[in-house]
Amino acid sequence: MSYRPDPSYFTGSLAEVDPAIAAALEAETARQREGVELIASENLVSRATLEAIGSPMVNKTVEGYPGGRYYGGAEYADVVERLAIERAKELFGASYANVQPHSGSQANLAVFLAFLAPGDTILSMDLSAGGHLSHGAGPNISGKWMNPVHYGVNEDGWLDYEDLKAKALEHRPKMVIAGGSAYPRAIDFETFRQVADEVGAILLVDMAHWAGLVAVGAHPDPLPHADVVTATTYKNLRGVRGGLILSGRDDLDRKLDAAVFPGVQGSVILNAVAAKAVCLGEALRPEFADYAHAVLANARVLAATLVEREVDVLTGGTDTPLLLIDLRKVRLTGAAASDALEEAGLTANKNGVPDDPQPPKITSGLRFGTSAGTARGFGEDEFTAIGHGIADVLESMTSGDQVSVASRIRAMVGEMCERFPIYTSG
Ligand code: DSN
Repeated sequence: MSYRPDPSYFTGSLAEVDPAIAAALEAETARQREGVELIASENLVSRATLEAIGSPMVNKTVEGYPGGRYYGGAEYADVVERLAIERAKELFGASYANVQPHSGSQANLAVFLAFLAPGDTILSMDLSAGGHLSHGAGPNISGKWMNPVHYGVNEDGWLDYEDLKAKALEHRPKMVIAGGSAYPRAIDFETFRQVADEVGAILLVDMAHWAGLVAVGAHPDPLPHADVVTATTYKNLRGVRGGLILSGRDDLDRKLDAAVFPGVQGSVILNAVAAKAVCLGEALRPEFADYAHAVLANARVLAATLVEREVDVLTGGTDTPLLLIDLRKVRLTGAAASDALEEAGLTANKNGVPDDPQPPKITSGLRFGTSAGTARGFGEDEFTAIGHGIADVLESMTSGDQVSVASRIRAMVGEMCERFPIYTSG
């Protein structure tokens, strides 16, 4: 039986071939154009990055690393992956980089495989204090297969270094993890190093939420202190979904490479690696330093505006692109507040706060981030207006004029987004 592809297979547009999916994608682009994105783990990639991830590189299968693949035809795959590795090393001053992890969680899993055995003790920030699922939370493989012990935050929301030290001495973990997903303050990596050394532990820093700031010196650099650093490329590095593993040590290359492949992953998602290379290249340009410094300045303005409006901002501010608010005093839940903000064109995520009485799908907090808004050009004026918009919506939830407030803020959001357009076709 012979087969000839329909000519449209290589030429037909998505709208012609699959109108239902095309319509959903177009609607999502419009949603992003017309709303203010405050989810701390989101950003807006460049047109060049979109081109890279949508290229026929998606067709190529390789396993292994540049120069040592298990499949033929890898010449250009090697060019792309080598560039991504070199750019990551240059951007962070690292001696080792692995650009293959499909996500931050996969990057962390590979680091566990490299250094730990099932049942080993890991010491990390409690999920409810701002830690991450992949750092030993109960439902995650890291919580099921390791013996997780957690440090927390004090009553003002700041990382409790005394708790860290006490837990390390009591449990003598094989690995200590710094970093998380909702902790807004800079972490003292030197103290973490001392604690890890005191008990002979590996120090892993997960810098997913502030990697872009580290790249430009707007945040303390974990590389000189950590054995291994993991990151994601889609937050303030302003790139596609995916993970990175970095190290300043020159004796871990083989161990870490083997832990990613064949340890926890098979073939490489090469179009994602190409897109990571593009975002890392963009991050090496001077324009990116301006962007990353603005992300931090905007986060501080947003936090200060909310504090001025008497919103309970954990720790009273931020040293990172994210901030967390506690809604317990105003008797609101994160779920209800996030829905109300969405009605007003402001997208954020509900988030647990320390000692949260609510379950994870409800929560008592909201997390905000400034990476995506800054990418479209919002500055301190816009984030001040956004802060007042958030405060107005929250107040309206207890004072009864929620519909008219949502409609006023939605109009303000629409006007702001029109002034800072994204993905225009021209
Ligand atoms: N770790 C999740 C977050 O912080 O939103 C996804 O990146």
